[in-house]
Amino acid sequence: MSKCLICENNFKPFVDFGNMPIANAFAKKVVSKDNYTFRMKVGFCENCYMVQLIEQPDREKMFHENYAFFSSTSNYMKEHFKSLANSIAKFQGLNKDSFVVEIGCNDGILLENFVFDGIPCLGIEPSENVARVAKSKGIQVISDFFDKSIVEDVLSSYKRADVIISANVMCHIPYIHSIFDGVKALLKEDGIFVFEDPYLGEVIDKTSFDQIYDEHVFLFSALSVSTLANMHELELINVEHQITHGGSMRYTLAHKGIKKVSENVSNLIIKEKKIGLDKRHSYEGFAKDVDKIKCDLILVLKDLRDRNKKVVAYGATSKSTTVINYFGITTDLVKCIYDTTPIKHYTFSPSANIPILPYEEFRQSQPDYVLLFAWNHATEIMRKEKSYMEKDKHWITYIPKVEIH
Ligand code: DWN
Ligand code: SAH
Repeated sequence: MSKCLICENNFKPFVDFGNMPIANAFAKKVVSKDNYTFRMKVGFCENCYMVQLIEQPDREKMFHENYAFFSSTSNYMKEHFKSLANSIAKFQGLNKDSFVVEIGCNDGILLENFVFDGIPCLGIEPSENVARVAKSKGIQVISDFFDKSIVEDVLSSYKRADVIISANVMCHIPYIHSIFDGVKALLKEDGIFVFEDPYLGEVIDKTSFDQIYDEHVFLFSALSVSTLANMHELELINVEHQITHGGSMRYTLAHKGIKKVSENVSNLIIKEKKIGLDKRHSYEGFAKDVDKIKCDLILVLKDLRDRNKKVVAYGATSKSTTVINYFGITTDLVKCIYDTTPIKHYTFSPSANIPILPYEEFRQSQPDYVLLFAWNHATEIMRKEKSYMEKDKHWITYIPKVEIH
C-alpha cells in the first residue's frame, strides 16, 4: 500500500516497470548496471483521482546544471508557445504594467514572446544550463526550484502576478501542495494560473506508457486537478485540449469565485466519469496493453536484426528511457539514436548504453528502419525527413500500436 501525495489515502499500484534509471542521465561513457535506479510503479488514488508515481528520485538528481532537455529543439513547440503567450495576453489584457511568472521556463521558449511584446516577466528555473540560455534572450530568471518558500523572496523584489504559467512542469513536482500554496500567495486577486501537461485520458486511450518516467510524477485529469485546486481555495475555470506531446490538457485556474467557470470543465468531468477515469478497474488493463506493445515491437526488431536490416532510432527522448529499459532494447536491436541536442551527442542512453549521435550523421547513415522515439513530434519530423525517408527507408512507431510506415 502507498500513500497518495495529494490526499494521503492508501492505494495500490496498477503497473510496475521495474527498476529504471534517471531518464535524462545521458552518460559520457558506458555505465555499468549498478548505476542509480529507482522502482517505477504507478498507482491511482480512488479518493482524489490522482494517477501518480509511487517513488521518485530526489529533485537534485533530475534537475541540475547538466539538464539534457532544451525546449527549443522543436519548431512546432516554438509556434505552440507563441500562440499560448498571445492567447493569455489577450485573455488577461496584458500590457507593460502587467507581470507574468513562469514556473520551469527552461530555455525561455515561452517567455521570449512576452519579452518581445514588452510585457514584464520572470522565469523560475532550477536547471542552470537551460536557465542560462533563457537569460541570454534577455529574460529575468531566478535559478531555483519554485515552491512556497521562495514566494516571499520573489515578492520582496517583484509585485504579485497577473498570470502564472507553467508548461510540462506541474506534473514533475511531488511537493505540489507547496507549489499551489506558492501560486495562491503570488497570484493577484483577478490573476490566472495556466498550466498544461500530458493528459491522463490520452495516455490511457493511446497506451502512451512512455509518458511515465522519473520526472513525470503525476498524470492529471480535470477530475484530479479540480480536486487539488479546491484544496487550495483555487478553482479550475477552463480546460482546453492540446495536441502537443501526444495529447495534453491546458488547465486555467483562478482564485475561488472570482472568474466565470467555462462549461468545458463540467463537460470534461462528465466525459472522464463516462470513460471511467474515476474508477480503479479502468486502469487494470493498462499493464497488459503495455506488454502487448512490448511483445510486438521486440518481435519486429528481432526479425529485422535476423534479416540483417539496419535499425537506428530518432530522438533521444526522456520517454525513450522507459521504452528502452522496460522492453530490454539493446544495441544489437537498435544501433544508435540520432538527436539534434548538442549536450546529448556522443553520450550513451541511460542504463542500456545505446550511443547518441549528432543529427547531422543521420543524413549519412543510410538506415533501413528508423524507430521514432520522438513520436510526439511525428508530424514535424516526418515532414522534415520526407524526401530522405522516401528512398527505401521505413519509420517504426509504437504508440498506440506497433506500425511500420
Ligand atoms: O516533460 C518534459 C518534456 C516537455 O520534455 C520533460 N520532462 C522532458 C522532455 O521530455 P522528452 O525528452 O520526452 O521530450 P521531447 O520533446 O519528446 O524530446 C524530443 C527529443 O528529440 C529531443 O532530444 C530533441 C530531439 N529532436 C530531434 O532530434 N529532432 C526533436 C525534434 C523535433 C527534431 O526534429
Ligand atoms: N516548460 C518547458 C520545460 C519542461 S521540462 C517546456 O514545456 O518545454 C521541465 C522543466 O521543469 C525543467 O526545465 C526543470 O528544470 C523544471 N523544474 C523542475 N522542478 C521545478 C520547480 N520546482 N520549479 C521550477 N521549475 C522546475
